[in-house]
Amino acid sequence: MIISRNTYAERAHYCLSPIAKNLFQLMDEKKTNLALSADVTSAQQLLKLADLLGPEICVLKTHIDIIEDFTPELTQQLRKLALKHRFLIFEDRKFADIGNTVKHQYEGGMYHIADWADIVNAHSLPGPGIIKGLAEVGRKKNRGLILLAEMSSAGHLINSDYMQSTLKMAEQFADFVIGFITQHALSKDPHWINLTPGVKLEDDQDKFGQQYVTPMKAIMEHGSDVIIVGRGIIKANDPLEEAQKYREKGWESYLQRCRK
Ligand code: 5BU
Repeated sequence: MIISRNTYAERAHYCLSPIAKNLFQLMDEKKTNLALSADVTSAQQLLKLADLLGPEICVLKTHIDIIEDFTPELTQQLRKLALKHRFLIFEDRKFADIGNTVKHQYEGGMYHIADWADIVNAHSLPGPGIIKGLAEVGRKKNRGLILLAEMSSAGHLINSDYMQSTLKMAEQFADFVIGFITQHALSKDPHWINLTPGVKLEDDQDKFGQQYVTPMKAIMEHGSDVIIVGRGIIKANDPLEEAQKYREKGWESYLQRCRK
């Protein structure tokens, strides 16, 4: 079990990536380790959620390709909200191809992801070329990359060798890779940020095998730094009130971890 007792502010000093430093600092100053997974399908719903919940979160995670009425105006508006409420935008794109292809997918196409997303993620499966391709676009824009080290879904094919190899790959690009999507912290190095999806106030599963852990368990037992919550908040009767509950649980768990 790898658990960091250091504060986010302390860990910011170790970051080689400016965006990782920025994220640790904003979590510390805003006192939130909650990321909202804003999995809605209309531009208006996404903007409404971002504006309403922006004050509670450190990261807004998007799946831009599920938006049915996408226009570039949407991403401009999201950037304005990110500035207004001080959160980072993470496009959960899960790149998974050779370097040359992901470079185009990141930079161009319909979405021009690199122009508005502070952070994106990628599978390590294709090998280091995927990071090189993304870094060619993202480094000059001061963007950050998260590698998928472990998934939350039941029956995934990732084992501990794969996780360790993902960590080794990340170590070669520590100025661009900021951390991991993972259920368990992978390394004692303080600069890696561990972001965990599959979080709900009660342990649970959905009908497709999504597996949930509580904020307390994710942070205190599994070494997570950022809890990513989607349906637990957006399907609630009062998403703002629910986001505040997750924020409190997440922050309290982090403070307890630092005190231990
Ligand atoms: P939920 O509604 O809190 O279950 O949403 C979780 C989000 O995190 C959703 O956008 C997924 O695509 C994303 N996710 C995940 O659930 N598990 C993973 O291992 C990874 C991403 Br990687």
